Amino acid sequence: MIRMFDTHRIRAQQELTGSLWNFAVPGFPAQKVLVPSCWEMYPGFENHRGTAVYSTTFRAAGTIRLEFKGVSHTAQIFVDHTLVAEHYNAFTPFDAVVKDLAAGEHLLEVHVDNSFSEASALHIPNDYMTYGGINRPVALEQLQTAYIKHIRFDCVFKDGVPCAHVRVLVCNLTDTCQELGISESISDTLHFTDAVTLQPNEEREITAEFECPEARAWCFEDPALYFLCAELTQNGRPIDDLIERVGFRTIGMDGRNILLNGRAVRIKGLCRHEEHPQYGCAIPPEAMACDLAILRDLGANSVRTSHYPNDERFLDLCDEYGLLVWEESHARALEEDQMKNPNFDRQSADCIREMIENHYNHPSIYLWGILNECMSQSEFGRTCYEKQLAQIRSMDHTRLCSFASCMFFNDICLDLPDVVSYNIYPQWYHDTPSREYLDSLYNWIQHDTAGAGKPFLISEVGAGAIYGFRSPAHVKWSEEYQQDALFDQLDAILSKPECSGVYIWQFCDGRVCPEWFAKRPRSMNNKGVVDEYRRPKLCYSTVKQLFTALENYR
Ligand code: ADA
Repeated sequence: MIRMFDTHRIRAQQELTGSLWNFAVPGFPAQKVLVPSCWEMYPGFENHRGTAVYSTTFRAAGTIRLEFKGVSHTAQIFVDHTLVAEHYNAFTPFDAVVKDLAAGEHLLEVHVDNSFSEASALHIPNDYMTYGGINRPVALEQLQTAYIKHIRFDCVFKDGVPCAHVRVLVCNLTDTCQELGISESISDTLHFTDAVTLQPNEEREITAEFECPEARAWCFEDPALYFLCAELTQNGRPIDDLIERVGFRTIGMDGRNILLNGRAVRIKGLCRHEEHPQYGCAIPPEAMACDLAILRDLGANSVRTSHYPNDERFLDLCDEYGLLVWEESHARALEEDQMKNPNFDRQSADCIREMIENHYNHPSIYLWGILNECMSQSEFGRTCYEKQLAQIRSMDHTRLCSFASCMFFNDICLDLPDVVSYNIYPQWYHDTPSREYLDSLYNWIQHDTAGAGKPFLISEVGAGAIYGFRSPAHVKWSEEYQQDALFDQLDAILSKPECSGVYIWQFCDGRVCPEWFAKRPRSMNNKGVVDEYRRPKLCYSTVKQLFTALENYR
């Protein structure tokens, strides 16, 4: 399954899964694996950090498009031994359009590398696992003379009437002029038609705006979704289409408040890694849906995709469940020398661009995050934050932007984001009482920084516990200690009217890179509210009690 709904009725699309791929690693016997998957889940490859070659065959003719939703972490794509695409970063999609294929069977090879080196500025030994493999779906599409490359949907309310502002990018795939028809409909109601003539190999964005008076606003209680379909015809014959699923809602801020459809929301969220003991980061949608059901059961209304763009099927499910998403570009706790890696700027910019280009239409995403706990206390680091937030704002002015800082008393970038966000761990990494620590942080921000007066989020708070370790003495790493700490932390945060909300660190226990954090018990980050098998710890009932006692709105 590529998305949680069909994105085409006219364009022929198939997922290249279901049959086993050849999987070859130098020095290992040849294997066959299913895609998507992580190679660490296959016997003998549990600790493989290096390269592998996947191969399969497909039948096609003419012009095709191959889309890779996620390959970890560096990929080279070959069709019939010709290089057609290269990509860095496990967490963003990429594609290749291949023309002039002879009718018949073709060889697809995917060279994958998950090793750590200077060539990789963002995938580094870290407090989460960088897996290896084709971790997300692969799609094969048949194209004709022209195709729809993307749709960008924005919702605008005019005198209270919901309107759709739609940008459709159409591409001429031939060396000759093409006369095309374009039509746009929402939930099978035709709203726009036009004729367009494209010059050879021309790409053009067609803009349309139309009222949708019957549309209901997307919100927590009623996450109404609508299918937006763009269709291309040639000589009256349908030749291509693209279907997006959209929601009519607005995001904004007013002083300290984050607004959904003009109403001040209280964020009750958890941070979630794409982590599973049986699937690694290649989590099937069935398991994603269970995670979201747990989030809903906890009374959460938001999830933070710490620390990278997520699988689009998870975002589709967030759209359906009515959860707000803080989606984050890929970075965690990079030091200055790491941010000075010669590949850092380009790899960061690519990740931000691909994240926004591919996830733009999800109503659940309300905020784009960057550079979690990176160098926001140095002048050099500031230049990186400035550059990345400027890039986000140039691509999307309809959402908020932020970064999760841990530089208490030293952050020099709080003038830059829309929302000031902090990761804090009172009663875990230090013994300061939560309410005292939160008040001193908030007062410092208001009195000594340019973050004063902005919405203020706690983007991480939590404590560790080993599932099943119980202690009447409530010692650290016991479930009792974690339950006590989370109660104090959440009670302090949720009872502070100046605070717009919180993200608990973290949803479930997850693997960390063995190369990185030897002092992580089990070589895992054990701060989950549930363990890696989604078994609730004692703190589950505490989180549920505190979250469900509060409204979604302030
Ligand atoms: C940081 C970081 C998280 C995680 C957390 C922890 O806040 O952003 O990724 O490492 O610390 O568990 O200490």
